[in-house]
Amino acid sequence: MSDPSPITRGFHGRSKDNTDHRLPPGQYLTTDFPVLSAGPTPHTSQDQWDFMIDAGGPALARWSWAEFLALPSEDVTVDIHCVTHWSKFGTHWRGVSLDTLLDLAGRQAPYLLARCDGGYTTNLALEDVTGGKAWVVYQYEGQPIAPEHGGPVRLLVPHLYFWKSAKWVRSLHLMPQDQPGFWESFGYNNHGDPWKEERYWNQ
Ligand SMILES: Nc1nc2c(c(=O)[nH]1)N[C@H]1C(S)=C(S)[C@@H](COP(=O)(O)O)O[C@H]1N2
Ligand SMILES: [Mo]
Repeated sequence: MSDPSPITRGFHGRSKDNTDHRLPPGQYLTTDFPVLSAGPTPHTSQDQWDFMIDAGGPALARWSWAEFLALPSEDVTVDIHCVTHWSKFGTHWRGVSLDTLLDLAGRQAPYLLARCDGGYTTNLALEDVTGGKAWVVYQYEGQPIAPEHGGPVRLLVPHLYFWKSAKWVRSLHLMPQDQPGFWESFGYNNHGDPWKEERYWNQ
């Protein structure tokens, strides 16, 4: 009997059909959307909210909520992979690509640090966030992103483990040199490619 949808397979997604090539090593498939947060969910009112790109000095670009929503946006459908071993297939998001945001900032740097309300940070190399690989998203499955999943906006970097997809992101800090973010300084791998199982430093 064939299963029409690998997603209905649930937790035990090892199979001979097309699940395998979409599931990185050591991961299992879930249809849930677990919440993983290192602290409380921040709530920033829309009139207080802005999004900024800087390189240490004054802002290179800054958008209010209304300005951010007016930027060219894209719909993306991606699989996501958490270092705690769950993967979720075919998630739908809408947001602004980092290519667009960095173009508008008019500056590039080899590394950046995403900074969030609540103090969480994560570091990324420019090559991992340009070329259609990363977005700042404000919709999940056609709805505003729920606060516990990072609303109003979160980073989405689906080709890396999900801790790189910073929730409640408020700014991108461009850096000439790499600098570890929150989990990266507590032993998570600096890069986090799920296909190479780059989970921790000591692996
Ligand atoms: N600001 C912030 N972003 C964060 C985290 C966090 O604790 N704070 N946790 C990360 C981790 S470890 C994971 S797996 C995902 C979880 O996202 P979710 O709660 O929407 O599943 O968010 C990432 N982004
Ligand atoms: Mo995670």
